[in-house]
Amino acid sequence: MPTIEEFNKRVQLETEKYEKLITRRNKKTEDYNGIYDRYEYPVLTAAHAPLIWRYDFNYETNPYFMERLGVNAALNSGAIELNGKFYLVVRVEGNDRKSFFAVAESDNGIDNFRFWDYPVLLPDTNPEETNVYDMRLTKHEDGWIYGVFCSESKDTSSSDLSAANAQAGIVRTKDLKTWERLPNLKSKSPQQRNVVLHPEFVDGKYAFYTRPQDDFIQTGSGGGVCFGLVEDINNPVICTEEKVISPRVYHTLTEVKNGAGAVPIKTPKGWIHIAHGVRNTAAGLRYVIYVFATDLKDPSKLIASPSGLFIAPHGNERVGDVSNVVFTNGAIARENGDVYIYYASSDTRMHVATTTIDKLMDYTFNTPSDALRSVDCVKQRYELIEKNLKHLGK
Ligand code: M1P
Repeated sequence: MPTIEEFNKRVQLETEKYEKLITRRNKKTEDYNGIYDRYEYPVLTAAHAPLIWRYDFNYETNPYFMERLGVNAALNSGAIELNGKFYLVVRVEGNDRKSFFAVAESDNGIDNFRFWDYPVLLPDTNPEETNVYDMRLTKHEDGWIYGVFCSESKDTSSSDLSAANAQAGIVRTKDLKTWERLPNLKSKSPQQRNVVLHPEFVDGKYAFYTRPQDDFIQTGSGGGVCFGLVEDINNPVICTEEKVISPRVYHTLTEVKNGAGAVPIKTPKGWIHIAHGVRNTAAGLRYVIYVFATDLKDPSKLIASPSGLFIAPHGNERVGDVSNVVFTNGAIARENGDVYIYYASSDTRMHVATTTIDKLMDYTFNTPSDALRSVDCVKQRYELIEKNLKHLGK
């Protein structure tokens, strides 16, 4: 058995390693696309989870300084700026597969994210709820910060042990510390995931982006990202038809499914949505991030749909617990026009990509739409090449 001196040495070593990790400076990679910058290091990983969440620091009860409650991943995070600071409400997944939420804060949004001492203990209002994940944080014009997340429970109507039911849970807070739980969102769809609350009232009502699905995994008849209104947030029932605003389309990146991601960003030209699209491959599902825009006055109206993917997993991002996935549910658009897009790779760790409102608008409104057929896509490319050759005098 280790001596107390050896134990103390190990505690000191692990504490130093931890501090070194979370204070490491991040830097832009040399990747270039003119649209956004990527960063060398993830902003959060499982190793960023505080040691006091994982280890028992008492020699008497843990002489080997063993990890008692391990953390497996830090992923899909809601994001918000409050008083000039960057906050992520992170989906932390324990070694026990259960996810929970925890707040991490940083002064600059690209590194030095530090978790608060305690994770979020949600009001336990739904006894059947087994797992919670993927919170979207909306600073609503009613004065509250809402968190909309997936509330998952066992589907007891099925004999399949893995059958599950996904619903949209809703909480609200003023300070990310005290959380009030509201009833889960009700809609006509048997299952809902990737639900996002719009930050402004629409026709005096709360507006939600939904993703109706027939099954826990398969969207089935669900046609894509939808839009619906709720009259009373304390009794959140979608009272309008859920209108598809960003559809699933054959042989595009949304063919299998898609889902709203970050809370839409208000720009002078429209609401910019950063969402995810899923296609199937021989290697399994591939999740990428894409962009679309809706009308400022009528956010249920699609006004721009730049072609193709916006962020795909690169390099190490491609490998993790669920490989070949990038997923976003949080972005921060600052008053000065800077935009921080937080995305997880392969359901394992969190990254940031930075851009500006100007660049996002340029990308969204000047990228051609998907021409949907190879021959037409080649024609699109011909147009660009001809324009360039003419411009270059060749
Ligand atoms: O594993 C990839 C993602 O799968 C789900 O997204 P969707 O509902 O669109 O399939 C979510 O569970 C998400 O958490 C996860 O990252």
